[in-house]
Amino acid sequence: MKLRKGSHNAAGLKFGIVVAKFNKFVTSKLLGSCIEGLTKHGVLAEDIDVVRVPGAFEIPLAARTMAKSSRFDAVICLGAVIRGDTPHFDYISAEASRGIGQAALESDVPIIFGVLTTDTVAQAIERADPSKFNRGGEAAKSAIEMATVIKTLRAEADEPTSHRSTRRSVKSRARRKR
Ligand code: INI
Repeated sequence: MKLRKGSHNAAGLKFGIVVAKFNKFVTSKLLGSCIEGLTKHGVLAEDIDVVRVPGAFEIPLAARTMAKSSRFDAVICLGAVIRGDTPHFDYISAEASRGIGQAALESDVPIIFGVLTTDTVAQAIERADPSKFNRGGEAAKSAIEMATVIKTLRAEADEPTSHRSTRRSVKSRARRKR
């Protein structure tokens, strides 16, 4: 069995962040802890680009555009859709999650879903709080993990087949000798 995992060493990697302005009292907290999470793992401030969009509904297009630019190892989406009294909730949260997933598959770049969808304002505040759920910091960690594991998988896919089979045969010869 061969196990591949992402690492948490992000030195040299580049990240894009798309953050919604709607419910800024929550999304600014998500942004702060996301940036802190990235820099804590070795990402330089100059390797982080932040784009602000009006609301969660607009996140997918901006994320897809950033991902397709070939400038980032991963893109992180941050937003807060709060049910409250708005009938918008279901439309916006569904479109944000569907669009973000689609953007990742279309661009072939990891795109992280750091959009809170909560019933109440209090729940959103709690999830954004770095001393509680810290969803911004978690989004940063997921982005690093995905960027590094996808790099590993791509490097393996790019290896010439002959090289791969040589490696395997060297290993199996060594195993047979034992
Ligand atoms: N945008 C959010 O990010 N969160 C919300 O809770 C929200 N609500 O409740 O309406 C919201 N609406 C704005 C939406 O994302 C778009 O910006 C707007 O509809 C313009 O397209």
